[in-house]
Amino acid sequence: MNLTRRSLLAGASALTVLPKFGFASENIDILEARTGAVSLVSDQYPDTQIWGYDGTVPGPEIRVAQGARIQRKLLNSLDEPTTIHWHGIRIDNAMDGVPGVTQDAVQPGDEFDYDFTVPDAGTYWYHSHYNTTEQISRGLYGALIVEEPNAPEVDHDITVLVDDWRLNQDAQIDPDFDRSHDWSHGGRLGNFLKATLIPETSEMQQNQRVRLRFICVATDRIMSLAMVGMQGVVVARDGMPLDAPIRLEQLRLGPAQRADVIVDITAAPGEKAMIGFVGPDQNIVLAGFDITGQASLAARGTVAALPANPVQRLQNVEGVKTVPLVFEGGAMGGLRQGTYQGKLMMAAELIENGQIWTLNGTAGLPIDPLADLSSGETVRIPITNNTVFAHAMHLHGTHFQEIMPDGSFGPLLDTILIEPRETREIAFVADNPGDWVFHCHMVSHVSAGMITWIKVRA
Ligand SMILES: [Cu+2]
Repeated sequence: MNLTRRSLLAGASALTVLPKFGFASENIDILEARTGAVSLVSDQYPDTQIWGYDGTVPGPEIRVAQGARIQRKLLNSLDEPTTIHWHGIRIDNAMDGVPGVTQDAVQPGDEFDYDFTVPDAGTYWYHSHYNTTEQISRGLYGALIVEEPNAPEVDHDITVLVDDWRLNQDAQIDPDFDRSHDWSHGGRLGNFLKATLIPETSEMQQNQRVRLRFICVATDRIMSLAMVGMQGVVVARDGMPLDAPIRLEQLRLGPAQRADVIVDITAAPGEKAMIGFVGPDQNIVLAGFDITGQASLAARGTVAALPANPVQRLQNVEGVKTVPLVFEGGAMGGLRQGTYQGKLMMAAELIENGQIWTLNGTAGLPIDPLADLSSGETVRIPITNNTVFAHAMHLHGTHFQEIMPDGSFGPLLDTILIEPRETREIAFVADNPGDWVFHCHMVSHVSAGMITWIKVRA
């Protein structure tokens, strides 16, 4: 049959009578938030009951080319509402997944269509943004990898999600998610550290070149990581390539932070290469690789910088809008009062409401934004941590840079770890319109007050 305008029209109308579900399943993958059981610890322990995307933890790795469109239908099969935040993606505000700010929470049995493109290559992740202390602690997260068009040549490209679980003797998740001692201190710290490698890898060869994409998915724990039997460089932080790779020493990743490293295996056949957690009291092997042979010693040369992403970077920060941000509260923080839901409260009343930390004197999401910016405006945010705990501040929708003490600009980040009593300054060009939350990613702290927001006008 010849193709005519008439037959094309008939074809188009035939398409519209296809059942909606059949059409969706061909084109849009479903991510189902639901309960599941996984072998988390070892065969010696019972399976752990988790909440995960498609019932697994981590959820399925999403891996696409730079510039691709991602469509996922979130199906909520949990008994409580949920949403998905696509962490680190310069995304349309409506797809950012923050309940009460960019969308309504997805109720049990309901669904929500996420549909966005990924402008930047790099290592990102997705996770729940509702009742986050509990939902992230129970396993609602996964990796989101955006590949460069010309990725550096490596023998293994491995995503390493590092988590910190609080388990009981039967390997079940401790259900006490709102212990005020956790909230007022360093958060819900676990007793079982686990690295999940995608793809699962247990063998390597000497001289092989390996890309490791570390993602700290822990609820609250800062991860200090060391590599043994491998040598290399850090090539990206929070998804964004560094201008020049820096020599890999120990990595210190706050919750939600990522680092891409490219290493050459130096361990000899018969030895092991390892990824370890460096703790104050003990070191823990998170992953070990048997070295089964020797790859040919082809000269690969030094690792080059990854191609830059098309991101607006800081140019001039002299005389731009400056909005200070001050953290107060927590144990030993001396918080006497703060505003919560528009009402001034004394410390005891704040604590009664589960609010232990304040940003500029306000606990919880304030009515007015921290900054109200016009499109293209540059803003500086000097941050003062008047608490005795570290905080990992995460800005949605755009990356920022640190203004270093010498006036230079640091690497692009979406999450910055601010140490106790420390003062740091960040700045960014506000080129992504919308209402963007800015919060501590120690999720026990955000549940207990550490969240504000920034408005960027179109
Ligand atoms: Cu915090």
